Amino acid sequence: MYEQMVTARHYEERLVDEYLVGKQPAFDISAGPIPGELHLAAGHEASGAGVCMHLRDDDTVTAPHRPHHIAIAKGVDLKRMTAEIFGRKTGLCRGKGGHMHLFDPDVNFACSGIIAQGCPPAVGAAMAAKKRNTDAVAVAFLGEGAIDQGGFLESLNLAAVHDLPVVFVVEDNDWAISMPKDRVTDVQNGAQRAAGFDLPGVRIDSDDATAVYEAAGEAVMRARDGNGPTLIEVQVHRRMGHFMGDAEAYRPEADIDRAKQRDSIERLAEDLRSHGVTDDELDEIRERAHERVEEAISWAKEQPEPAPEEAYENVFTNPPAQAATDGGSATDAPDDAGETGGDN
Ligand SMILES: Cc1ncc(C[n+]2csc(CCOP(=O)(O)OP(=O)(O)O)c2C)c(N)n1
Ligand SMILES: [Mg+2]
Repeated sequence: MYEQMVTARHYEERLVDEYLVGKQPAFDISAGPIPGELHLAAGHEASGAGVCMHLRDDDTVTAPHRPHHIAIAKGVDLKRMTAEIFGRKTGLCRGKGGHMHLFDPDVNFACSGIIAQGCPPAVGAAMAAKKRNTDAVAVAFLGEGAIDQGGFLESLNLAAVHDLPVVFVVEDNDWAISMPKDRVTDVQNGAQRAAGFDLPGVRIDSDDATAVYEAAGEAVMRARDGNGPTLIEVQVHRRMGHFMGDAEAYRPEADIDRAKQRDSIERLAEDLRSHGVTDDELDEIRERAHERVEEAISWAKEQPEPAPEEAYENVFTNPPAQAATDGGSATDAPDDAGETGGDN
């Protein structure tokens, strides 16, 4: 768990460096080697690591727009994930998804920028596992800002009524962009919502990776044993802005300071030391994690960019008439591209 967590933290620290290249002095979100939004999960690591330690490659995970710590803990290929974030051709989605739309069928991982979107597909994966008589499970991660979404509540119901092997993990970082949790719900303990579906609900009040590991272990075992779904809410912390470039003018300084003081990684390191793990051993883990991250980033930066005409490959759209007649993806275009293209 410690290794997954330090990998995720270091990975994001390095992404910050790479992301800022070319974007300053006036912040230009479209410039630099990582164009577009970047939502970092520093402060969320305990939830990804504590849950995914119990998962196998054939288990499914869906994650939200803040996915890196979960993807890393699920075993998503770090090189191809990084190439995706850099928009490269060898990325997981050929550079078309970016950091919010990572998809790795080798380990059954997907994420989406649409909040709570991952809940129905996780229920679908769990239903498939059940129908195939396997003991695979599915886990849907979402933020506390997404728990009033219909997709989440309907998923809880469907999972409960069919006793599906799925675990819902709410990462409560107290904020949904600039909206504090207490302004959108009177239910401060999100795990209580499970009772409305007659499901077990557990809230972990601190981002203690060991506590997450224990709660998730029970939930995953319950799912694998055919005893149905569980809802877990984990208190995590958003150490950074909602996305890179967020000045956080809405957020009290004290709240930012509090988030930075509680470091789940340092906390786990202390636990490990108290159980006899030496500083040298922890250093070794950190070094290994850092090397892996550097290797993934260097590899990704050397990868080719996709050719412009590849924009119309592997997507559910036809090329505009112009692109079809100019060549480019014309050979891949459906016969009626000229008639239907242009306003897709
Ligand atoms: C269906 C939908 N509505 C609105 C948005 C815009 N949006 C992006 S992130 C976000 C807040 C998410 O907060 P939370 O779920 O708590 O996750 P966090 O960012 O705190 O990790 C919103 C409203 C969206 N992506 N999808
Ligand atoms: Mg949140």
